[in-house]
Amino acid sequence: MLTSIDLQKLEEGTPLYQWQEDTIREIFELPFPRLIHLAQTIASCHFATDQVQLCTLHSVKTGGCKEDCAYCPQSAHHQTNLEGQGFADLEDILKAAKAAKESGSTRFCMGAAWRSPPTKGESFEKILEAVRSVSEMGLEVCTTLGMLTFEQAKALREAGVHAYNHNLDTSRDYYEKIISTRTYDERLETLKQVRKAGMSVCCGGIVGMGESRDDRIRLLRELACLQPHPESVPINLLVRVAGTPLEEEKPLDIFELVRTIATARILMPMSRIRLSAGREAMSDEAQALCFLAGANSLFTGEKLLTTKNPGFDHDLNLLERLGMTPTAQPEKPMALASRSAQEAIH
Ligand code: SAM
Ligand code: DTB
Ligand code: SF4
Repeated sequence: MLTSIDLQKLEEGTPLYQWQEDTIREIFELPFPRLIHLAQTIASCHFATDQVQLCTLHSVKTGGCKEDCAYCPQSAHHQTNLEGQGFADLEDILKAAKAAKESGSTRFCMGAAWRSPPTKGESFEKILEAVRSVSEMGLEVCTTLGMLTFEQAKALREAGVHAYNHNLDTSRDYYEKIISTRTYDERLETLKQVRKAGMSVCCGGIVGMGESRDDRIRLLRELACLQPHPESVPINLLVRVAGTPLEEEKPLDIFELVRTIATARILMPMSRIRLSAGREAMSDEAQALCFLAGANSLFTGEKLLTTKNPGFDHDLNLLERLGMTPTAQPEKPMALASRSAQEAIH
């Protein structure tokens, strides 16, 4: 179990990087009220818990991806009803970024359905141009473009990319049941290049793909043993898309998602934990529970990359009903230790 020294460190903002699976399981399986109380207490040491970071996604190259990720509507290996699209026009990207900013988003994340960005051709140059223009608008820029070489990572950083999203998605063991065209180690290698180039890391996973609780615990261990921790941790609930191999997957008990978020908050106290895909299928009450569990970031806007998402109006209304507000930019973690994490667990 967590020792009182560990708890003190988490509370003070000294992240821990050596996590045993058993310790994580003990946290994950705490009685629900104690788990939520602990997560909330740790969250309140580092963040204003009434504030949520709003991020908006935009797909800059849609569909036709060479990878065979079983969850993904954009894989060319699956027959989904998706209309593919080549590299988006700069003008459309900027229009979307402007709308996102006007609706309170502070981060704009551009995603492409690539195994890795092309080394030849104009597309990579176009991405760099879009990054420069979006950063000039005063938005924090994130990209998610697949595997990167160090040179690509450096070019993105120099153009103004703040964060790079590259998920581990699930446990190492379950990964090969979901994706056969790349390995876990390749994912970790890109994360290294992203760090080396000086970008912040956005790395998380998906729950509800038929994995076991142990797989969820092992994913959390992989993330929490990264040193430093990813600055953002997106937790996606599978969006079951017709035509993908996971379309008939049984819906996950929502409390497993909440437990995953709460455990992520405790293990990575200073990271933004993002309640990501899957909100369209969740009630407002379930989303409120995710905030109580320590989620403090959302993808907002009508669409994620290709699937539906609650729109800005819905989200702003939900936050208002909860007495919460979007973060203003730029924002930093706050030291607001009002209660002791040790009190919460004992
Ligand atoms: N192609 C790049 C890659 O895979 O890293 C970037 C885009 S990819 C769509 C980004 C992430 O979206 C995936 O790692 C996965 O976590 C998430 N994702 C994709 N399809 C999803 C789905 N149906 N439900 C939930 N999350 C999904
Ligand atoms: C992440 O973890 N979730 C986002 C973002 N990073 C790129 C993507 C979710 C995609 C959901 C399926 C879709 O809309 O295509
Ligand atoms: Fe391609 Fe990314 Fe979708 Fe996998 S998750 S199929 S790499 S777009």
